[in-house]
Amino acid sequence: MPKIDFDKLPKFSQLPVKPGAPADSCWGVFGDDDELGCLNLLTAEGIVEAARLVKRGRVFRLDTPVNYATPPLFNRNPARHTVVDFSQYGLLGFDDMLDDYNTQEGSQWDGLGHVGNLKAQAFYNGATAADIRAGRLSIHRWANRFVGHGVIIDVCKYRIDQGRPLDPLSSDRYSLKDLKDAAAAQGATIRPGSVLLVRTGWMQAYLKSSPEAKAAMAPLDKLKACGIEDTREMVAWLWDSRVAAIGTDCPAVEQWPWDFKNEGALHYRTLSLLGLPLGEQFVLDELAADCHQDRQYEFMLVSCPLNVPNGIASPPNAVAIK
Ligand code: UVW
Repeated sequence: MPKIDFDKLPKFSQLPVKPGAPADSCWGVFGDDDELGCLNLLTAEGIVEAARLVKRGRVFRLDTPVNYATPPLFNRNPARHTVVDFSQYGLLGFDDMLDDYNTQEGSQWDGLGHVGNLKAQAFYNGATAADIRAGRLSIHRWANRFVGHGVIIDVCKYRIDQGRPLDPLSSDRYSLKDLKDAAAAQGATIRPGSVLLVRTGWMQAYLKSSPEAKAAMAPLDKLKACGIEDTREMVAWLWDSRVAAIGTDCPAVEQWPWDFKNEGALHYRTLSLLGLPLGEQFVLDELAADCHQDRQYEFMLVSCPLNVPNGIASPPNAVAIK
């Protein structure tokens, strides 16, 4: 892992650094051929520091079980799970198969090839759709890189405590001020190279919904879900805070629906302009509850995305360790 001098990285206001790159893009900051984006901010030193946060040996799984959403959101396919019996070969044993597995059916990291910037008609660092098909920005490049300092902001609880609850099953948005105020109230520190987790309350509200309500909200054109605001100020704060990735318990990080024609949508600003991974449908309730109990909002985060060459996205296969 190359060393990163966080102080020498350009501020958001100094972007772009590469002639011809889109406004507010970091293209070229980590090299013209870079495929990791903000994951470059996860350093060997950061991993060693994060390991020092492990005090109690508590492990929190951050992924949903496969096929937790019935049906999956956004018209995605459920996986077909088949157990293969080996008794026909005289062996007492089994394999299993997951067919039609959409890597985004549940908790997921959106890889940098998931969504390209509409205006630039390009993905992170200028990759074209043909480049993505040929394997550029593949998720497997993250397979051994997604380890470091994690920090959680429970903005859902903060708003409830303030007497201003937000309905997670609506397209309402948490503001940047909400996030900053919630972090300050918790005493949570975002360090350079942090993986930031934000609990919006969507997952809890979804899990409490009836099977009929889940079926009704699943289609892409029916879902309404909360998220964080999709402004320039939000991404400036994430970049200037040197956040390596942001994961949330809601379906799109930003509110759903977001307008695909809106150049200012967070998917465009983050994935394609800043190379900042987006995590969606994460399981954060138990972790957040534990953090409120011991008042420790920082932890070691270990995520092992699927080692799939030419992959677009992945379940995080993530744990937070305290
Ligand atoms: C889309 O935005 C279509 O998908 P996701 O929210 O899973 O990134």
